[in-house]
Formats: sequence, C-alpha cells, structure tokens
Amino acid sequence: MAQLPIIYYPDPRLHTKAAKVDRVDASIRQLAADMAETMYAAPGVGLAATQVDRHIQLIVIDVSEDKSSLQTFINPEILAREGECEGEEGCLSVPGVYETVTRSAWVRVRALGLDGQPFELEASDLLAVCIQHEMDHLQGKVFVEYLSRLKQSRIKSKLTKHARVTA
Ligand code: GNR
Ligand code: NI
Repeated sequence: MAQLPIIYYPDPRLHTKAAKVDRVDASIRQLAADMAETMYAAPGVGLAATQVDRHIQLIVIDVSEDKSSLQTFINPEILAREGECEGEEGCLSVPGVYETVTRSAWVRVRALGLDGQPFELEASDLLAVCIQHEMDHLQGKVFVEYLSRLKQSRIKSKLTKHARVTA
C-alpha cells in the first residue's frame, strides 16, 4: 500500500477525461487500494483516479462515520436521477475551499466492482453527492466550475499563491 500525491486545482491535468477500464486486473486493484489509503489519510470521503493523475474511470468512496464502508466504482454510469439538493462541498484538489453546489438528490448508478462484476446502487444524501462529485472528476470537471467566474478566478489566484508558498 502507498499514498499517492494529489494534484491541485488549477492544474490542467484535472481537466483530463478518464478512459474506461477495459479489464479489472491486479494493477487496478492495487491502484484502488492506494487511492483508498490516500483518501483515508487526507482525510476525505471520496477520491477519483483523476486526482492522483491516473486518467481511468475509477472512484473510491467511504461516507461512513467509522471508515468501515469502502466502495469502489469502476466505469460508473448514472441510470436515473431525481430531485435537487443544495449542499456545501469541498474537494481534496481544492484545499480550503467550501462552496454550495446543487446536485441531484437521488441517483441510481451502475458500475463494476473490484471483482469485475457489474452492480447497481441507489444513493441519496452525502453518498449521492459524492458519487456525482467523483463522476465529474472523471469527466475532467472540478466542483468550482459550478461557481461564478468571479469566484473561480478568486479561487485560482488563492491556490496559485498557496502553491508558490508551499513549493
Ligand atoms: O472529502 C470530500 N468531501 C466532500 C464533501 C462534500 C461534497 C463532496 C465531497 S468529496 C471530497 C473528496 C474529494 O475531493 N473527492 O473528489
Ligand atoms: Ni474532489
């Protein structure tokens, strides 16, 4: 197991569209395990492969209180969505920024698990939000892109300065 370096907004690599995983093999399972370790250490409730500069459709999520419910989604698809909810979001690739985003309140998702088998899941609340946030990463979209251009440019300059100070 190893922790992986997370890339930070406005890194252009965060806008890469992830390719489908064509075979769930040992290297995919190793990457998923390393992503889970990285997510728990951060700590965060989800992580997309995009954020560790691996551009394949792989997500890990654990929204449980006690970090006991790791879920892995490979090649996820949203089959249905209902309703709207507003919630405060953060992102491990946008440290220190928390802003309100509107998402679907309920989703039905199909994905492959680490065993390569398809499964379906219905989600609401934080899990639904997290699935949508992570699936956006796989499309190259960061949550700040839902905000006004003014807010985006403020966040960019704040994080660019932060990167200079911590480099
Ligand atoms: O840790 C995370 N918390 C979070 C809170 C509200 C909405 C979405 C998230 S996902 C985020 C981890 C992350 O950046 N995943 O891409
Ligand atoms: Ni994120």
